Amino acid sequence: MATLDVPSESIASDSNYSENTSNSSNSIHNTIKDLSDFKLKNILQNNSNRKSVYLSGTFDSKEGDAIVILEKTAFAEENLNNDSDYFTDKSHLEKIFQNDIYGDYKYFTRSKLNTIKTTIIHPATEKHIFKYSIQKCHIVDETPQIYNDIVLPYLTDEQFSLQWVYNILEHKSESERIVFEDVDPVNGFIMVPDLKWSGEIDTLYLLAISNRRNIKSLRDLTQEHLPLLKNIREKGIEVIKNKYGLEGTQLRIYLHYQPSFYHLHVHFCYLKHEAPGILAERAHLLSNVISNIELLPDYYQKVTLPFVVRENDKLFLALEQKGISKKL
Ligand code: M7G
Repeated sequence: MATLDVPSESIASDSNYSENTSNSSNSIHNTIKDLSDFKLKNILQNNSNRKSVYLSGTFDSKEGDAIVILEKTAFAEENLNNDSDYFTDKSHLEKIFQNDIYGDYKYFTRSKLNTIKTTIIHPATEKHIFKYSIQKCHIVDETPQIYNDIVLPYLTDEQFSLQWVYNILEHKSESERIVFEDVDPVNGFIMVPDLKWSGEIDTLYLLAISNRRNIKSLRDLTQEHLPLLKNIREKGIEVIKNKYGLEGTQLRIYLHYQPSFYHLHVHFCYLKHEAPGILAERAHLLSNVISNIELLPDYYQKVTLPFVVRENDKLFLALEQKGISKKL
């Protein structure tokens, strides 16, 4: 087993999204207006590259743990024009020092230009907390046998809730955010902005979610799914071109292995955006996937697929118990 330390946010993990908690009276999302009730317990991760922090804590008068993710957003080019508040006296500069022709300043701009993308998960399980904590990770070369004997049983037992996915497919949540829908039950899908996207074109990130509910991941894909995969690729590209003006050649279109959520979905990102989860050990380009299946219909049932597992994941323990780490 090869090991590496990475923020576990970028690797396969569970998320145990509780069934429809967003509709229950305990849900923070029904009432929250600010973070004054948030009581910080731990800084799980402070990612200076992504300018984001992952915090765990609780909310006064609400049961259960919470995770709050704060992320400074990218500049939106549409805000960079001579009429914008960047270039008026509504914002002010504080000089730090000047040396010859060089000056260093802090710039305090109007608060609307300083949006912090905020994701709140509540109630969060222990597994959510693991997901966003820095921890030791390992790469496992998953043979079909390891998948069938160890990973698949683990997934069946430990798979986290797909309620948020079904809410999208059934138009119960995010319906106003749907960018495109092909209602065909076999080859259709819904495209929505990904939770991680704060809306600037430079960081474009959309998700195509298959209407079919019986495809867990890359491992399940066969030639039977080629029409679905091609449909997602063709229509997804067309929609993004029409709505956001980006060509298909400017997009990174990929699946994760392992994914966090075992319902077939495809990530569409702007090529120049280094989104989390685009590294070699996790991202599989859709074109490659299609081509592999065209070459060999049961390619993904036969191939060894490396994936990253966190040391505190039950799956890692199961692999250790079967001696997988010693064999690798
Ligand atoms: P994944 O490959 O299963 O795992 O992708 P990852 O989360 O580790 O990348 C699932 C994708 O769904 C991710 O890009 C998430 O940001 C996104 N996502 C997760 N949730 C809970 C939601 C949600 O509620 N709404 C939307 N629109 N996207 C979500």
